[in-house]
Amino acid sequence: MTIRVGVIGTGMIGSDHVARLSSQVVGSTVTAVFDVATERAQQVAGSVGATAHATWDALVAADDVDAVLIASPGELHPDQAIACIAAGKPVLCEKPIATTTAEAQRVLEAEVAAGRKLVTVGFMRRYDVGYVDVKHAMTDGTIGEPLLAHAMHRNASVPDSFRGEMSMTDSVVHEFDTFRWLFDSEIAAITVLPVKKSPLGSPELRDPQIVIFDMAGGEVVTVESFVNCQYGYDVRCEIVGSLGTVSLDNPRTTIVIGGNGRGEKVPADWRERFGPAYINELQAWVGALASGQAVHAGAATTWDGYAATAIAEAAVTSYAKGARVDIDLVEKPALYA
Ligand code: NAD
Ligand code: ISE
Repeated sequence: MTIRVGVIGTGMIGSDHVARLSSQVVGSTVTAVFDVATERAQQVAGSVGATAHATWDALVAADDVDAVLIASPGELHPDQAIACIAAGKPVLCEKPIATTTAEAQRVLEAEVAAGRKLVTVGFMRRYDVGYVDVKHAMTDGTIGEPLLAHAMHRNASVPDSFRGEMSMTDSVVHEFDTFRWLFDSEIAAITVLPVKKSPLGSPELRDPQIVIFDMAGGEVVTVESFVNCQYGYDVRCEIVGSLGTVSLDNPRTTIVIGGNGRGEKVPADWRERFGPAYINELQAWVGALASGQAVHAGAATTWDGYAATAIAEAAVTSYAKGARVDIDLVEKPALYA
């Protein structure tokens, strides 16, 4: 069975996903695309023999679309995901599920009202072999009882459209999901500490920042967020346990020796670093759809997307108030038990 996917948003990651679903993932084809940038949408559609629709509603309703992938800007995700739920179509929604807690809650309520899980959120680190190894080491006893973690999330640069709060809602939102998933626990409180501002990057960008998560089980996580570090993409973490540690380096093992130096290449961006993880994520989604499962075990659900957005919003509040902020989630609906 071939899953026919419609892709909303053919920007950077949307067009990459179209290429992956068309030629790298087994069991899927892209039959429809939509983007307000119509020329780009037509070009992407033409490259894979898909239809470029005039509106995203038409794409969601199309008979030759079995499932939808949303890769538009984050603030559009709630309306688009809710339309997919209303149409009864499974959807892989790129992160974040929404940019505000209220909007994320709207998606949660729509899915709960529909009575079945249809939405998978694109937190691709859950499919990265490095993070999967970290999770194994945390659960198989190798490092004893996990106690605390340190993490780093650096981007070389971000576009001018990247506003200050997006460090939390768009970038560190990955760590919110990653550490909830790694520790299998909610985040109870969040503190954002301002750091001396880099002279580079847009004037309104507060960058870098240190974010501290108090996990519900008492573990503490510190994350450095630096979206404007200039030298490349650098995502790392170390978990400290009662018997040992497990760490995930920036995984490029090619060593270049020459010019009196010995060096290791730093990935340019998330496309390079997480390329294989995106394929694994899409393959898991498509494989599950083919077996009649809209949301597979281990995938980030609407609940996970809601929690990550609520934590991001609390982080923005913490920064503004200069104080630790408790995370107050709604009661978890039985659908996500
Ligand atoms: P982008 O700006 O390159 O692409 C967004 C596209 O959406 C653009 O082509 C834009 O024209 C289009 N768009 C604007 N309004 C639209 C509408 N009403 N309907 C449909 N499309 C519309 O951005 P991007 O980097 O590709 O990011 C897209 C989404 O993917 C964001 O939510 C981002 O956070 C997420 N993302 C996730 C990862 C990841 O690692 N999982 C990486 C990058 C981006
Ligand atoms: C981008 O949208 C992503 O999701 C990347 O994975 C992340 O590292 C980057 O900071 C975001 O802007």
